[in-house]
Amino acid sequence: MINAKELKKAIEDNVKVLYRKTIDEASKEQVFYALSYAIKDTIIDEWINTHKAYDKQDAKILYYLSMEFLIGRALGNNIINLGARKEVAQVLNELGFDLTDIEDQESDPALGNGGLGRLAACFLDSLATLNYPAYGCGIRYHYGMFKQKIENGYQKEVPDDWIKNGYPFEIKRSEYSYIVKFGGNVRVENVNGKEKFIQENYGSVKAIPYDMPVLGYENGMVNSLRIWDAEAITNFSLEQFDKGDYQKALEQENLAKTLVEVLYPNDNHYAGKELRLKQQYFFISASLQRAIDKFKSHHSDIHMLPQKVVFQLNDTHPTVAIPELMRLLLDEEGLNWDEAWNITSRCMAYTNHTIMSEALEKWPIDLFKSLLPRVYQIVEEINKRFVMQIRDRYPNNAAEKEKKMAILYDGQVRMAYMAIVTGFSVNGVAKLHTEILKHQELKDFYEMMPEKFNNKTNGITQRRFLLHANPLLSDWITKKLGSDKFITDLPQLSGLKQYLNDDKSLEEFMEIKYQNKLRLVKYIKEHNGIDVNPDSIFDVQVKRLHEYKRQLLNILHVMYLYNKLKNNDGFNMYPRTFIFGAKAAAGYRRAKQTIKLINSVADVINNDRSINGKIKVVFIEDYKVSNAEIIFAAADVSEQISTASKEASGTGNMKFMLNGAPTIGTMDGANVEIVEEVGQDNAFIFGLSSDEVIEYENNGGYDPMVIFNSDSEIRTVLMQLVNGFYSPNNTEEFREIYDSLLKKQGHDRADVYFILKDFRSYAKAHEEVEKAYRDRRRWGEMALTQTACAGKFSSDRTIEEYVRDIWHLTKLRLDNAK
Ligand code: B1H
Repeated sequence: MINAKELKKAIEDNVKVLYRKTIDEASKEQVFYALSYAIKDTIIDEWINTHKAYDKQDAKILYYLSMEFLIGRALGNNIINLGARKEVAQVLNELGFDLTDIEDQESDPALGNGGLGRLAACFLDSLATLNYPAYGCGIRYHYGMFKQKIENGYQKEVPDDWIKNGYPFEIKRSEYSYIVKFGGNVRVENVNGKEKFIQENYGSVKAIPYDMPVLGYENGMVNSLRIWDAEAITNFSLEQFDKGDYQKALEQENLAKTLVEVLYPNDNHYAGKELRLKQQYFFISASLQRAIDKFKSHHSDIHMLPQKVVFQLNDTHPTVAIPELMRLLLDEEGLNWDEAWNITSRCMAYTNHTIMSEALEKWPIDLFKSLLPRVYQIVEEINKRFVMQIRDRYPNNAAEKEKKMAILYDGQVRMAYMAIVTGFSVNGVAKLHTEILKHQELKDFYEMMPEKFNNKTNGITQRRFLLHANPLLSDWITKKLGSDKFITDLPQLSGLKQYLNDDKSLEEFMEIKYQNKLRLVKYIKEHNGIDVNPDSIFDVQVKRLHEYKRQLLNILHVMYLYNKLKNNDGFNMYPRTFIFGAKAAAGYRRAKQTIKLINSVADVINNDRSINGKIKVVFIEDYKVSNAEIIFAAADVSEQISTASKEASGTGNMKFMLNGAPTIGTMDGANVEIVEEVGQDNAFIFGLSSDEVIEYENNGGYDPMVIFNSDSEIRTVLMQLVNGFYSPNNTEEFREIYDSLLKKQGHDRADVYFILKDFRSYAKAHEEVEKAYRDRRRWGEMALTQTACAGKFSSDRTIEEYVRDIWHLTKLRLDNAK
């Protein structure tokens, strides 16, 4: 518990020690550091205590292996989880500062792309809150996700130097460093009749872990996020120098420098770069070596590993953990193949996050083999044994099955297949997604090993996305329910249903939304310079920019509405603000063109006085965790409009729901389960179903020209892409987008995301949104229903399911727990 007097003194002392200043002279940034160090001080004993309890209780530990942890700012979240928000705010007030201002000083650690990385961060929060022993293991990228600037409507990427001024919440732990080896060759020696494999002529790098505390909510539990940095092995390079191998020494220096330099900014897309594979192996080898050493400090029998350790592979990116664990068990621990295989397959579980084919990791064998020669031998052996199994099981169509399932095929290492074949669990991230995995994408594997497949519908942490993001709503809920138990038991929110018929409560709920809209209006004014009408409907689509997420459908619909306003005197519409936020991968042309289109449309519409501000279009620059919190709280409508079957789950959809915004969306990912919770009448569903999409895809797609030729309003919108309406200086600016909708290119068909196909039903759903919004009471009911039904979507529920079905962890008891 925070003691106000002590905290105040600690902040003042820190300002002195760090900056030689008294508090009245300190800048906000200096107060941020002073406060952060003070908070870290209060955490540290619990952190030590937690890890003592791990040891004492010989707890089974989960290692959540992930290339991404999109943790966002730590200060505010840590204060929340310490249960000290009001006290800290008060102390800062007395010192002349505002807590939100101080929180704004923190850089937003963006060690992830989007949903997959943010899910990992939510999981860590829930694991700690639920008292489960766990480490997040990842990479300490020196540059996380780039910062986005919009210049002249175009995205510009700016490096995000998040550790420039030091990060107050991390601790460097050099004593747990490990060596990771790359390249060279493998020599086989015969030692006492046993083959021994020795990697030689390799390059190596030192992996140094940094730990960040992960606080449970008011329970005294502090887990660690362990992210690995790379350093050159300096004394080694001198030795190399003496041997005349100067080149090699330089290479090692270079490798260490580049290895963890930057996060690959591709969401749902496989980069296929050698450096990426190096990053993967680097953090995996270090994490596994550490996990085994930790295990061995308590146990002498390595066969016990599966009882004490479980590794969850966050998509295929960490899958090299499988052959690496085999290598450690075979070569370092001296086990035979069957023993090592038995242990490895009982320790490894795999989560699939996407069916997008461009995201499937397939490494060229040549690259894999030259970078990881010993590991590759093991992959070969795993494959060989699996292929034998296939031939055994399918004597009549073995060749066909091998083509579909072998790990090594066509000169490639298929990482997902290795994870499925080896691990004991394969899970999808929403019901629909898991069904598609079982019956479409991975159906051959499901047929062969059905017992491995299971679903774990994603969730989000209410500590960050309600308590921290929306204090007004949290306070109101606490008052209405007479308790704040929902903070650790989200289904309690269903108690709000009793207020659905109470006009006064609905008005209060709407008033909170209004206040949050004012907060966003202020943010938009400060960051974009655009005036937004808080009485308009805030219709929001924030997520990574990807064709399958169909931001294009949204903006085409805005163009369509604008045409109706301009052309049809009888057409009336409730004022709407269409809010977008999205980063595009730097090399993703079509995505970047879509950003330009949104901004060009915004330019024309926002400056047209004749429409009386009925439509505003806002593109919020640099969408990230910190501004996301402000955006979710302020949204009236949640746009979840992916082509059905493409979005594995979505988690933004849950954040909007929690904050009282109904969904306009397709029956895709977790939208399906959201509709299940709120009921059809409280959602605006449109478009093809996933079965229909898949059916079209299997039959060569559909013909968008039929729609183009028969629907004049759609045709007008499309023509405006190429007649300079939104790009007077360059009529060709949006030609590629136009072509993607109407012409075959690359694919054997056009409009592969069914934008024109779904357009009319999307427009219709929007009419329903407007109708519902105009009825204030109905809207209030609908909005409150979202929050009241959001209980299922807590990551606490997701984690309990992983624990029950996959991880089998035991809750840690903390002697000094509060
Ligand atoms: C998701 C990714 C992803 N799925 C490759 N796949 C990446 C794939 O850098 N890469 O190579 C990065 C990210 N991300 C998302 O995971 C899904 O699209 C969402 O639907 C889902 O909600 C989220 C969490 O499960």
